[in-house]
Amino acid sequence: MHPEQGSPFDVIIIGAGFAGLYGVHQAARAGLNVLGLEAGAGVGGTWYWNKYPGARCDVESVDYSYSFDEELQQSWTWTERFAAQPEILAYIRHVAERFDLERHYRFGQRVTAARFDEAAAQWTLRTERGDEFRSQFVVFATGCLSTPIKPNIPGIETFAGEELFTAQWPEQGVSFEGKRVGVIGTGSSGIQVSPVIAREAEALTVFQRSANFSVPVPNRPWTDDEQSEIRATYRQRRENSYYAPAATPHRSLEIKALDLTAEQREQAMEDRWNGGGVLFNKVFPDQNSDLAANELVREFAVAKIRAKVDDQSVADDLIPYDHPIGTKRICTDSGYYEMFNRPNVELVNLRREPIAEVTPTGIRTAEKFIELDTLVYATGFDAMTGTLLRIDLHGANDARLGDVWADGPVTYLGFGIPGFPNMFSINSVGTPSVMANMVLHSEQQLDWVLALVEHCRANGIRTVETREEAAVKWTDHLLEVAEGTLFVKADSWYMGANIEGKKRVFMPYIGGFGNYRRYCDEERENGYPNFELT
Ligand code: N01
Repeated sequence: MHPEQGSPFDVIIIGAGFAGLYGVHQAARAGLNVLGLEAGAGVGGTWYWNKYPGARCDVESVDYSYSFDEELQQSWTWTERFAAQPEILAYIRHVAERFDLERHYRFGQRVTAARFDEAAAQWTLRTERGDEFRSQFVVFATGCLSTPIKPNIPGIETFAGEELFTAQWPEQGVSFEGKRVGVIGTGSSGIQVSPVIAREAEALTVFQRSANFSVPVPNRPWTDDEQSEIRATYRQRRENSYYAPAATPHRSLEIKALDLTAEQREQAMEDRWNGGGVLFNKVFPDQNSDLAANELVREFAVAKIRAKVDDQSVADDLIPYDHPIGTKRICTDSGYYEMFNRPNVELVNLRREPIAEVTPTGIRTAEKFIELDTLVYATGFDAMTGTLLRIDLHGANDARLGDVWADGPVTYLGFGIPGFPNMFSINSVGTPSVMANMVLHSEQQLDWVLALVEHCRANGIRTVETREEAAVKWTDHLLEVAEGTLFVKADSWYMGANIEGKKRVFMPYIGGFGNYRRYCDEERENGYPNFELT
């Protein structure tokens, strides 16, 4: 029996990624009796699991970092404009150590069940190990892309070679030397890992079902002058981000694409393309809502792909035709398209040549057999809802989240789910999260939730639950905003389209981080009118 099993905590925060760690820090600082539970063996969340070579963030390092502590942000030095996974994980570990956060955590504790006891106004959480923990409040900071999926391909379980998941990469790393490697999946993960494998392996076959757009990451070390400038203006940089559309200082141009001359448009796109990362998805204010504007951006990107790939029949296969550009997350790469000019790399277009079966020694497509020593799955996640729904989660009146969300997820501002008192979900459906800088987003989320927890405690409130009508209204609003964009035209994970049987609805709030934050501010300033406090 765990020593703490007997005594209920004020709050349990699940997850030791950017969000969970910050929450635990702030809860402890506020004097709450807080426990952190984490499935992994250490801190890091997304950056703990996704250790595949080539993993790199598409938001600039100086923005993709905590802002809550001036001394922390002044003392940490990011070496590169776009940080790679090892540096981000080192940063998270540094933060955990600096603020002594690990002492609040139990690692290797995957929560498998959670149940609310109305009489006691308490949650009981059960973990895979069979331990139980109780608390008044529970916060799920379990990540948006934390449940990887293995594709359902005939014979897949028979493969006798090495199997790897980008989202569960081995701690000790992997050598591809002399290996024949297959990568399934050409989203952000597949596009980042493949060029690294290509440089090492004897042969690489990329199995592509859907082509994606990718922008090269113009990565380089920060210069000393830039470092000094960033340090001197850090506060302002953050101020410019706190109410910005994507929680970074960058915004799209104010002039619509079609109101510019062809030369002005070309220059604007060239600048953003060279700026790298997610910037290319925000060149013009109308590129994600007006198909004509989107088409101009698309044509620009297509020309870039064609210029990089020697064999134009391969380029034809690499160009996406099935979605407006940006309506699936634009990927960030280091030499992805150029990789197909190498003699040891082959692209298999699964739309033309589907996989018939996986065998112990390779993959048989409709046209040929490819022998493989190693198979890498970069096949995505059950995004945004997958992790919560895999927990046996019961709220008031024994309502099960899986049943409550059978027709699609409903939340109020992402935080609250009607029927689930004293429970908060972070970076959830109904928040900008995956469309924004996740670190500042996480700070906003936890600040808001912990302010509400403190409000309850200061006022003797035992339970807090979002009102059903508020959640329905917010969910309708987020769908209405999404309907006004091109995002609903893509078979993306934002829409739940990558999971068989998953309700097809747009899950993030696409009205911008600043607007979302104002809604949250208003709710707090008005004394939480859309929550029942008892
Ligand atoms: O996952 P994905 P991801 N047979 O879902 C294919 C963030 N991220 O891990 O599109 C064959 O995008 C699937 O094909 P299709 C970022 O937000 C950020 O790459 O379903 N193929 C697709 O090509 C990103 O969007 C960074 O037809 C199959 C791929 O697998 C999100 O994480 C880096 C298949 C999955 O792509 C997810 O990215 C990494 C099958 N049966 C991740 N099943 C950066 O910051 C699936 N696929 C840069």
